[in-house]
Amino acid sequence: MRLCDTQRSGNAWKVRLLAGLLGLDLPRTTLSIDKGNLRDPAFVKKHPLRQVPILELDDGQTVSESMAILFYLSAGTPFWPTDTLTQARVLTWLSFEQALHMRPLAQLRLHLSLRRDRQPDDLDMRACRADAEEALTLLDDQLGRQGKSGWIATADRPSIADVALYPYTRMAPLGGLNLDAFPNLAPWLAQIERLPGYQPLFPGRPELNLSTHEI
Ligand SMILES: N[C@@H](CCC(=O)N[C@@H](CS)C(=O)NCC(=O)O)C(=O)O
Repeated sequence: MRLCDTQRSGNAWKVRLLAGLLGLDLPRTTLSIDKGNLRDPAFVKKHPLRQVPILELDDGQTVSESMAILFYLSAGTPFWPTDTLTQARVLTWLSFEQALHMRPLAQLRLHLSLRRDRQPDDLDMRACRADAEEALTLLDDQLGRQGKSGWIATADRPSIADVALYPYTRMAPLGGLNLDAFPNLAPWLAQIERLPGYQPLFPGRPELNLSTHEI
């Protein structure tokens, strides 16, 4: 298996994080959005969604979309629970991540820190900020309900819901959001970072989790 990613993709970070937590060696093919690799005709022909992450299987088949890849890699491991109700709860939070959480947080980071092509007061950025704050509030409330040292969807161990929600929450300050306003987020982020096999955004460089540059 091989992961097709870019250096700063939060969606690909989810996959590398899970691979690390599972102790799975997952070689990477790292492309660059800035250099136009994802618009290259050969890439588009193979991957019509034009997005990373993509998991390439040994027989040439591929799995797209971070949630699908997390499911594929976690099936049969402790990160994908076995009982149906808990599986449903994990899916609830994966859906939350895709529908309400990832997009506003990713847009704020992209436009205010990576591309720097918008101002925080621009109408679209203000709308993203309101959506992002709402998503972080919902996440914070859920962690409050789960109790101290709790996980998002499961009682006593992390699941792929925690993996999916980690990267864009961790990088939220790049979108101008102050995580101190959400008391349950910092302990949960720290709890993930203490897990054996934790992977930062840039391998071996946790101090660069909020870096805005490719290295
Ligand atoms: N829903 C997708 C979103 C994937 C996505 O947005 N990928 C970004 C990088 S984080 C991308 O490939 N963007 C292509 C571009 O900006 O041209 C997932 O969860 O995997």
